[in-house]
Amino acid sequence: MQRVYIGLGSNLAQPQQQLTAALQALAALPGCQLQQVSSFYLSDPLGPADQPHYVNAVAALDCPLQPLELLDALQAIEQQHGRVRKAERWGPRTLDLDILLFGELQLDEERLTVPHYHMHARAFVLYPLAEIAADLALPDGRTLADLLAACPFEGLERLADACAQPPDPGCTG
Ligand code: A4P
Ligand code: MG
Repeated sequence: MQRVYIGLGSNLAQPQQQLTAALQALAALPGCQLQQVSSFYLSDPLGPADQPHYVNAVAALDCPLQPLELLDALQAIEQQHGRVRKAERWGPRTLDLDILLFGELQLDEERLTVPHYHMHARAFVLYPLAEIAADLALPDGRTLADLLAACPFEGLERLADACAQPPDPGCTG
């Protein structure tokens, strides 16, 4: 079993509902246990500015899968939620599931880079992560506290956490 942190993001088709449904799908992965979920955050888009704001969150999952098995499973969930991969980098999407950290693993392969290559500089990853794992350090020794100190809380708004606890059928996003 590995402790895995997953970044969730959506900026199309009821983003909060997308995240809530994705959390249910993560909890249902074979052998996996969803341990913690951050609040949901509204965030300014990184990349092309002519796209809606994102809703982001981070989840902690205890997972017996191998890294590429987990990536396959996450991509299957993205597809089930209507994700269409387009050529435009960082364009709008119904659901994006990124493996931020996979235990202490450091991996740089064609399909998978862990830790996620840009997590250290993204407020919409670091602040939700800090809510559920404040004492965390990356495999290279950098602490989350140090990363946060270098990453201002900008372009980010914590939403009421009613939607963060799966599942809440009354939550309309
Ligand atoms: N891949 C490699 N490493 C990983 C990993 N650790 N986790 C590969 C997941 N996938 C990983 O991803 C492209 C390929 O990355 C996958 O096929 C996988 O083999 P993708 O989801 O198809 O494309 P993408 O997400 O558009 O590309 P990329 O570069 O991963 O973008 P990011 O980093 O996911 O950023 N703004 C806000 N406010 N909030 C957001 O969540 N997200 C993005 C996408 C842009 N702007 C955003 C947000
Ligand atoms: Mg991605």
